[in-house]
Amino acid sequence: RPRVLSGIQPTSGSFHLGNYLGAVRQWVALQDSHDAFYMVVDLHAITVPQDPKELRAATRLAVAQLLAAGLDPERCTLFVQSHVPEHAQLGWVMNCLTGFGEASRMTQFKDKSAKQGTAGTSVGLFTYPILQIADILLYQADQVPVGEDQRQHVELTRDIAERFNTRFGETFTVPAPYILKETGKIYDLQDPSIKMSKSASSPKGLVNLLDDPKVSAKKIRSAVTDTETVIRFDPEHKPGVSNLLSILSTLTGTKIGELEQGYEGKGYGALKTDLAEVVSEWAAPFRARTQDFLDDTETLDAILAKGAEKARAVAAETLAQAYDKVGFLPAK
Ligand code: AQP
Repeated sequence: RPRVLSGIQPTSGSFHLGNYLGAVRQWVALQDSHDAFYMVVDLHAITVPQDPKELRAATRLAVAQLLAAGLDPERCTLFVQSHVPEHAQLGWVMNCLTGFGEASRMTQFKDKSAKQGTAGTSVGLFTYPILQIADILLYQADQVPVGEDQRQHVELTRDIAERFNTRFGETFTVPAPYILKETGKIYDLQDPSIKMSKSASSPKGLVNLLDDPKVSAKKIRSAVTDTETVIRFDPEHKPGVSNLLSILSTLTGTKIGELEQGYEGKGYGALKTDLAEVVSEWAAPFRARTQDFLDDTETLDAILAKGAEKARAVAAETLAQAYDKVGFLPAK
């Protein structure tokens, strides 16, 4: 079975609709067709300052949400990044293979560092895509299910994997991004020219899955659309409406064309009301399940211990090969 690897930061608190539709939903589906490795990336979280107590709680909350979304520890390997020290170890090797210029071209870094200012930007934020290279290559992943915003990082991973293989001999699987056209980029409800994001979106533009469903419904009902009245999928001219249609289509499993037909002659209000209801209905059991998993810390931590053990078995083997290839003297 082909292998997939992906991760999510624990720092968002609640996952948002973009995280779920762009990434986590695919993770759930891929458990059955792929050998799947999924992790909560706490090493990435500390690239910006974190309160230690909150980080620990947020890490468990992220795991609980992944389980609530449908990850099954019997069908995938679910773990916390810092429990597998090989990530940081291979990360160093990757740092030494990546050009400063290459890393400087990462648009996410440019955006985030511009917001933080030079003084507030850590070197970790700069090298975070390089740690991500190690995350992926450690598991010899064939595919990386992520949102569109991560495409550039997966492309960099491919370049560095090929560079390593050329320089030191065939070692790493060169991974491909797995990004769905329909949901690879879910847009901000208030500004459909930008992605829905925990840091860039205004509160009204961001639908958090753990929010009170009434709050989310209200946000959806006040989503920005356009001055026409026709419900048509046209991302270029009608980004707001198209975003709502993408979300509704994915959550209900109805083709966009069918939705367009169904809404013929109806106004935007009908589309928004229906979407608000669908999201609320989806989110209510998700919230309840998340709370159930959170309440049972013992089981949750046991899942993570088992996940880390399974992940380490793979990661340690790859790291040993990589260390050997670069010429490190084996420790006796
Ligand atoms: N708007 C989005 N549409 C589709 N996919 C998205 N992802 C994030 N936003 C969207 C995907 O979610 C996965 C986890 O991303 P992350 O670990 O970066 O989580 P986050 O920090 O909560 O995501 P944000 O909101 O995007 O954070 P900031 O604002 O810090 O940039 C990834 O696969 C990502 O592509």
